[in-house]
Amino acid sequence: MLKYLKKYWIYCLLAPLFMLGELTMDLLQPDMMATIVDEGVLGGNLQVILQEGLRMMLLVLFGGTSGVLCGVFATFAALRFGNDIRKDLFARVMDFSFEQTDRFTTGSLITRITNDVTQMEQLVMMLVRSLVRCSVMFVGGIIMLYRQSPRFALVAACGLPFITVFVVFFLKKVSPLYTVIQKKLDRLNSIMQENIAGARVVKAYVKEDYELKHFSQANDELCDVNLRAQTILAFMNPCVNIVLNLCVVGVLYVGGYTVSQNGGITPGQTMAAITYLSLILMRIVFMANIFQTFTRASASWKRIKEVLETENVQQAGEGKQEAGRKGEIEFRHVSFAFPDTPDLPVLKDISFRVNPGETVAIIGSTGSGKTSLVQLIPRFYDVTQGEVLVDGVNVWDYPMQALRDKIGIVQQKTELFSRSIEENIRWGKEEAKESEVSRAARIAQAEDFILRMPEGYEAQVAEGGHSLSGGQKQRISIARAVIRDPEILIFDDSGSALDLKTEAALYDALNREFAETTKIVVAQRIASVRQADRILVLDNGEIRDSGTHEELLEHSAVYQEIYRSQMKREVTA
Ligand code: DCP
Ligand code: MG
Repeated sequence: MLKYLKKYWIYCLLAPLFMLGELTMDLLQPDMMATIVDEGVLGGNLQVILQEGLRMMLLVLFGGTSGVLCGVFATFAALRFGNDIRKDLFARVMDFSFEQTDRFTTGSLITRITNDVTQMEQLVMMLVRSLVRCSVMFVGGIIMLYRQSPRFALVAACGLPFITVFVVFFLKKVSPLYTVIQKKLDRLNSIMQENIAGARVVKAYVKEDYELKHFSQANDELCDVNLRAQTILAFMNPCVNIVLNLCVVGVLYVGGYTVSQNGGITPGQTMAAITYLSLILMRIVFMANIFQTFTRASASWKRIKEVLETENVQQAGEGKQEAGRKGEIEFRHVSFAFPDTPDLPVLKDISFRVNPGETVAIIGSTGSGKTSLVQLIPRFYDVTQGEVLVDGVNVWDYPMQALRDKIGIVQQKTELFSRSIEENIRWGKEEAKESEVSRAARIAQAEDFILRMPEGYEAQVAEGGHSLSGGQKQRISIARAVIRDPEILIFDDSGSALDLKTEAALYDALNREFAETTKIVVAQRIASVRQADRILVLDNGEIRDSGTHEELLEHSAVYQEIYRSQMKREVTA
């Protein structure tokens, strides 16, 4: 945490310095008031009232200005500090591997970047403002009280232990609740995030009430814990007030008694003593507040640190001399299980080789492991056993960027950004010329529909791509991949939302324009794979058969089965 604060040390220093100015005002004012009362009002000296009054005005002006400056510097330090942490957190999250994002969950990561950082900002604000203010006020108050009369200080000394005991007692009860509150907030945010992002599904299933109940339950739980904490704290103030009032009575008694005995204490001093006394004793309550902020912030810091200290588990290589030809892919006895389910192998002993320029299709039923298989090539996940080689080099030996630059992948779940269509396509290659953008769109069979839109390439894509049809989204993400002109193109079920004619046109264009490029096409429809040079039939994580469409029709039982079921569907349809 200090690392982040160090940059703003000057503000962290200036804020408390100016705070001292404000404090001087708070501490001297009651003393001046005492002089006005004793010498001016009771002594009937107008001169003193005017003089002291003027001094007090100047002091207030000075104190006020200092207060404003202190606030400005403290806010600056806190907000800049938070800003830096948020930036680092975001960068770290962007660097996470798929597995790490899965493990933290999106909801929790968002809470950490927003709510937890806010808690830290409050801590900094408090450290440079309230902590200094509180301690100086406490010590200064005692000195000033002692200056009025040591007897008053004695009264304060009697009250102090009681207040401290009360405050510590209540804090002990409240502190553990803060950890609970944070967890409940996490859950509430997760539910919210899921429901707002998935609002369309919720509506489609008319599950608004159901989800509202779900949300309300989490919301109520959060509210309950918060209420419990606040109720406990509500008891604290009256208890503190009782002690405080008893002390005031004590001061009045000591003051009154001494005044009547002409013992050197004046009414003005007694008045000032009461102000100082509440000043001191209330500091204990403020300290309690500081302590609460501290507890909350330390829970937040732990969560922030967890993210900041999570290194990407995937160690990238230094880069080796490439041994194979460009666009060559080889799987050698690859087995794979997702990190959270290590006992459930998704791919088992997969071996195959794709030659440069070859088009290899992967077909298989849903859940057979097609997506998992292609995700191993750009190292979205790492193999559990065996090796994946690109251009004759193990993917582990490439620097991450070098590896991913070779590959254009269109993922099964299309993700577009809420920017213009052009920007979305150019995303694949920032420096692409306009002609390259339109070429990519043409190959992806997207140009027609883009030009039909009133704003063409400038049309804005809504969040989550909701302003486009499924097939349109797919085609824009295909354009985004092909614009990179990579060595290897991977399409994960990318034609699934296209009609057969458009899909055929897409493959024709790809074969024409990217004849040299290695292509891996994942699909569920026979029609999508029959043109491929070779088809791999994946079944339950294993390669059952491989060959051309004709060969497979002849000897692959699984392929024949898929073929028959799809033919039957087409005939009955
Ligand atoms: N799986 C998992 N954890 C993930 C993703 C998948 O445990 N993060 C499991 C679910 C499946 C298996 O892995 O049982 C294979 O999933 P794939 O996504 O690789 O399956 P396919 O791509 O073949 O299926 P589909 O045709 O539906 O896309
Ligand atoms: Mg899939």
